[in-house]
Amino acid sequence: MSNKKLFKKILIANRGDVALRILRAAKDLKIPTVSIHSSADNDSMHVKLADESVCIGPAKSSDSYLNMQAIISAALVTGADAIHPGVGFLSENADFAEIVNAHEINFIGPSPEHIKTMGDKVSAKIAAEKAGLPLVPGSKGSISSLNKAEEEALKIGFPVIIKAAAGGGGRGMKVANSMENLSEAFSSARSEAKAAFGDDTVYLEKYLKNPRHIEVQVFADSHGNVVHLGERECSIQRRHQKLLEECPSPILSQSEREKIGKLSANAAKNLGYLGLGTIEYLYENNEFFFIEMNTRLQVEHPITEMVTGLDLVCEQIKIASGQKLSFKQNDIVFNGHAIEFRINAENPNNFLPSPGKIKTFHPPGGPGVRVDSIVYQGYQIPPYYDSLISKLIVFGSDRKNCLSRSERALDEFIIEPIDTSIELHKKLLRNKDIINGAYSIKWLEEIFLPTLNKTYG
Ligand code: MV4
Repeated sequence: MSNKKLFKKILIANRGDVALRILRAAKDLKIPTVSIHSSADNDSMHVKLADESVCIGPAKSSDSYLNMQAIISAALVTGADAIHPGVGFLSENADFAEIVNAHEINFIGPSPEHIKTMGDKVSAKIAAEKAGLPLVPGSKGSISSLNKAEEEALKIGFPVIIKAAAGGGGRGMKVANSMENLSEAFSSARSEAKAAFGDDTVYLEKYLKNPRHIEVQVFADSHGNVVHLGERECSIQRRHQKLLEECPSPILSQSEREKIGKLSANAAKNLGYLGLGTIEYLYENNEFFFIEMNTRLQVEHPITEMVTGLDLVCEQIKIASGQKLSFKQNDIVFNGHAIEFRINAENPNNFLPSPGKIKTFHPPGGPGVRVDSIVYQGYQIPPYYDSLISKLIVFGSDRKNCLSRSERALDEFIIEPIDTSIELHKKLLRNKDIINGAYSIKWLEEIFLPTLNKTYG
């Protein structure tokens, strides 16, 4: 047992369902909470459930949820000794982590150095390779001229992909199928990167045509203990927005699972990493290739919680306060199957946000069903933020049982009168490729959505 004291008060520098998730963990640990919010979120659940709340600015995120000075001031005024950054917003901003630490407030996350290294995709790949992870074949470091790009492309063969070092999440990526379009891909990737990130550094990789996206959850404490918590299958996505995730991946064998888990935990150890992290891979032809590492809690963490029975956010808070991991690798038992369905307030055809006032909210229940939601009857969804309003997480003894319970849960779920992704999820569950787990990162956009209205009308 570790005798390190937990924090006195945690400020949650976020909104939405993740803010609720952190509030709930803090309550379970008996730690008082402070919510921050914009003036558009006066009536939001994360404000209602916190012990204290501070309005830190107007609706616009850059003036509120991204306003570092205002957030630090709120922490100082309320006497919070720790800040949890949540997901998105400032969660992977190394400067923010540094400023928080400089005010002698604990940043619940890894060191600013690790955030910085992983934020730059070129330095992330160099660090990952040193830590023992397999990379997608490609340039060592960044590519500064077309000549160099041509040289690399000849070495590894077409197709190749040019990616922004400051990118991630799919922005600033261009594929070249042959030498003829490499020049165009190189210059457009660079100018897109410059426009989006103010940095035109790019690198080159072999383009994998039909991979799956599989990520491994890792956890490290400040006493040298490192574990992995298995993988999550995240291939079902549209325009880099995940729609559903499952745990475990339906296609990995037990030996592949153990191998990539061990490799990932070992890499976190070699990196000297601290806290919760996610190592992202592309998986094709039975091979894993590191692409990025996320240095924060992830939206899809609940499916890992369902199959491990662990509370990742409580553990994250304990580790940030200096405690030891409360479990060793051998204590972690993977049980059953879990799927997370992201319920967005959006039009099912054009995926445009559909904010509005909720008249009816009836969440599902019963065995294996968890709902993390910001919705309540009468809630007015503000139009300024992410359209994710609820997460339905379903657990089953195995994948078949999980799919069956998922259908039952989605059928019970009523959110009116706005459009949501509930109907889309119901259609997905009736699809044979989903039932068989036979999909890649291309499947939703190239196979499922184009035939959606023909098949399900
Ligand atoms: C790739 C790739 C194919 N080959 N890299 C997209 C976002 C960023 N995280 C990495 N991404 C990709 N990198 C190589 N060498 C295909 C993608 C990709 C993708 C990756 C994960 C999840 C969804 C995706 C959707 C389209 C493209």
